[in-house]
Amino acid sequence: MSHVSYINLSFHPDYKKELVATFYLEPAGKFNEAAEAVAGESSIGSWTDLSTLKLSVAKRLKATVFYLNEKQKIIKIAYPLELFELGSIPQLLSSVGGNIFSMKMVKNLKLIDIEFPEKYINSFQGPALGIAGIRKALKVKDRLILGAIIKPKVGLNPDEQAELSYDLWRNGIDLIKDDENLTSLSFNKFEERAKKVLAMQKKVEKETGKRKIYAANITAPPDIMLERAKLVKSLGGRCVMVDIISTGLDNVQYLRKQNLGMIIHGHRAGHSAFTRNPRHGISMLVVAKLARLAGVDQVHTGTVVGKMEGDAESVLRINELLREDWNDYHALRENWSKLKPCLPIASGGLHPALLPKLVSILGNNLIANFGAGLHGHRDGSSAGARACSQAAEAIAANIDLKEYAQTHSELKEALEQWADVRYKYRR
Ligand code: CAP
Ligand code: MG
Repeated sequence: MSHVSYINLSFHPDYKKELVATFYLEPAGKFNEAAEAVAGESSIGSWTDLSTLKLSVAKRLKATVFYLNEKQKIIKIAYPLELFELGSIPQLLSSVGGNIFSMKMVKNLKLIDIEFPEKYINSFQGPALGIAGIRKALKVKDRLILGAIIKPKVGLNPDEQAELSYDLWRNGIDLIKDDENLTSLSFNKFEERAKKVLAMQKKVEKETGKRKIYAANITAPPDIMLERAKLVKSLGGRCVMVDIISTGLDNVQYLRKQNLGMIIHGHRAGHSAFTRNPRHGISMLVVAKLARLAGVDQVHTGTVVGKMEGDAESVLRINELLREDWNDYHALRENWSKLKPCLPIASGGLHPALLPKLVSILGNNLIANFGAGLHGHRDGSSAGARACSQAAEAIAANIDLKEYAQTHSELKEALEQWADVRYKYRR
């Protein structure tokens, strides 16, 4: 019976041939023993030596803990690429995101980051259109893209939603999206909604000469999801939205493989069930990388200033390179081997007054989505859309919002209405 050891601190991983995972680890007992158990359980080992494991196989396939920092509770593990099935996110997660979270030897464990070899990255298609494709679809070169979420989340019928969409698009919104829980409900069936909203999209485009996007929420079991995507395509739609956590990343990948030529909008509802606890689970950075591999063109990553959890460092780290000492920065907007860049979406509690800070932190190569901070405007949704557009115009012209509001009444109203709200959101 051969004993396999998984720790080797003089090991230097070959980033071309090995996948490297960084974990935060709180052991139940000894740090080294827990680290060894994590490496074993996520590669070829178990709780005792195995008569079936040949030493030659173990040498080739075992994972190696090559970095241990007990004080910071960080470990890095290199996994030979042979351990992974190319192009399969479920198989990856069953390994580095699997049994290890359940082990008694581990008190808390968080998968913080994964660095992938090029061969692994390129076994996925990644975004079909990417940032350049989204901007081309909208004919918007480099400004902030303004998105609106239909609110209430559910409750409008297809006619009401189509009318509302028309008003929002007419008042400066580029992209309109269904909310995460609006799929096909008795009072708002997918097919009828898609037909009516996309007819309005065509009408507005004709009237304004501007391109618009409707992110139709096709989230469903995969066969139905695909039917809905094909319907959107046949109606001239440019984009479909998928709840990537609830529907699963392999279903996103399946959709991407159909090569329908439409933007895939990734909504991440539910991610915090495993990303939010800083000591246990899987980070949003990892989720964002996997979503990009699977093929989303744009994905929610947080606002920093809005209603959802997520500080500047973590959101920036997902969106792009922030610091030179981060050796892996291939999250969304940077080049990542052959995969196209992916556009971050800032959403959740945004209203016009928060826009300058949002742009100063995250830049303008992103989509800013407004829901209640638009439909909650005391003069209604059209006024709310104008207020959001005016805020974006002011930022683009480098004019202070308050000054711009002197000559733009909808913005003025919005600034007054939500003057105090942002403080409620402060951490
Ligand atoms: C925002 C939103 C989005 C969240 C998702 C909502 O609405 O429609 O789903 O932004 O969060 O339902 O809360 P409001 P994240 O603008 O009315 O807040 O982008 O962090 O995944
Ligand atoms: Mg929502």
